[in-house]
Amino acid sequence: MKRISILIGLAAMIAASCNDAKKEQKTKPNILVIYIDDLGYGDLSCYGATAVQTPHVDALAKGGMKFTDAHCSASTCTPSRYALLTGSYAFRSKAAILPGDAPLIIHPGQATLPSMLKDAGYVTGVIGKWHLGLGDGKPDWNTSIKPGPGEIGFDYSFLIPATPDRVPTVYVENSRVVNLDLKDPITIDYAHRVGNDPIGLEHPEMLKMQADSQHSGTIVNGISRIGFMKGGHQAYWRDEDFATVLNDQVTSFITQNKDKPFFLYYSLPSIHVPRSPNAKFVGATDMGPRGDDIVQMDWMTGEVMKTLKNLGLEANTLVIFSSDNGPVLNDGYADQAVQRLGDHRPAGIYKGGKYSAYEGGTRVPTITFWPGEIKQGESNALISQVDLFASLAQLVGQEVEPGKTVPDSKNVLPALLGQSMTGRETMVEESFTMSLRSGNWKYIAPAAGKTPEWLKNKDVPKGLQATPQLYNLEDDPGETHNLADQYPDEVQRLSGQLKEIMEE
Ligand code: NG6
Ligand code: CA
Repeated sequence: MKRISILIGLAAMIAASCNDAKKEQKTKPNILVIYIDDLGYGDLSCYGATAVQTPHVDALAKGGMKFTDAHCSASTCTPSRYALLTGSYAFRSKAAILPGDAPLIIHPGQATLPSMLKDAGYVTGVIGKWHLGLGDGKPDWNTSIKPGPGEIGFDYSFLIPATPDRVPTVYVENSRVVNLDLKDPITIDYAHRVGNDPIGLEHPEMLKMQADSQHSGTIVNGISRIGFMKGGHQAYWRDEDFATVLNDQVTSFITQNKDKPFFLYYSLPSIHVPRSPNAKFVGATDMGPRGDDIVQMDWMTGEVMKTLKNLGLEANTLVIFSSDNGPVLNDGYADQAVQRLGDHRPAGIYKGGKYSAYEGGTRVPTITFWPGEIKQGESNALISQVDLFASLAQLVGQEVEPGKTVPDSKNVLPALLGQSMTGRETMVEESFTMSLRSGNWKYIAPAAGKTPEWLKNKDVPKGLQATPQLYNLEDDPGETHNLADQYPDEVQRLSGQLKEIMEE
């Protein structure tokens, strides 16, 4: 009798601990952020594109929540990434597009999304484009480059240090350049030419794509880059291999950590310039490299989802798919993006794109996918990527000091999970000026400075104007009728609110 009751007791204990483990798993889902570079609101077939098909991303939208008013926090890369990882708007630290040899702009000790998740028991990784600086001065690429992701909460990192169009054109894994031959050390300079390698300015005949003068520095893999680089030849990446090299890293990170809760920030270099898709995607669309790169990005996303599925992790992984800024066509290389665009509208019905203050600058495709937890649907909740911090903290049960460690991040978890259609009331959009969304009102502050020279002949409207702009997005999503003169009170209210946020 005694023996039986001991056995029953044991069985109950085992069942309870299994339940606990299940609960633990439930409250600690894996979190995968798939972050695309320069992908516009209209660039996916699930967002209305017809000139390019994106079946793998569409499958996420079909099985998850597709957002129609979700935003990166800025219309350029570094500021958006800064906000995503810190829960703080970039203007607070004056984060702007960085050169490839800039120091790390997130300070060790600062609250970050990965460190918060690490505190919650997650293994954390970043694979792909970084562009938040490395080191604390000019980095020495030939030693261990610190601080970097490892010092701000990431257990593992495999990076494209800045952008694909900037030197150094090498991968950095856990603070060291991959495949570096120390007999051929790396020197980087953004102001002066270093070394004797050919540069685009002098050797256009060596180039796969012609480039503007800013992109005419050192030639690597037949592509001239921003900046000058000496040495490191053995470590050079091949742009056409990004898809497989990075996806392989993702597969091994997920496989290695399949039994722990993990957070992976997968930051794809697609579809940023120089668009150089793998041969198997060349010609996949009629739009040239920009369209083909969208197809490659879709394939990469599909492969990652396959990995999750094969490992049985799909039901316990929250996937968040989005982009770091709106679309751009001509961004420095002659890749036919403008000429072969046809009827495709990279920002959909929205005006502007990358660099711009208009909606096309920050309103980006955003999908959350978590089978069994997120219902299929569409949401017009207003959300910003700066909100991921507070929202994911809520998901994993971590405390966030309100208004302190993450000043700008709002908990919009119910919206992200599709349980509520309400997101934020107001939201800042950063570009070369500042804008404020308040419901359907959009206020664009008069631009303090002038359009920078290199942006002047770009094909996107910048939204830079010396006088205030006010749009009602409900009737005028394309921001064509400036209502500032008609509604001076609204202009005053919104400019006052923006000032308050900025001075907080
Ligand atoms: C700009 C580059 C552009 C791109 C951008 C960063 C010039 C003329 N243009 O300065 O090509 O690299 O920086 O893009 O240099 S982002 O997506 O990382 O913000
Ligand atoms: Ca970008």
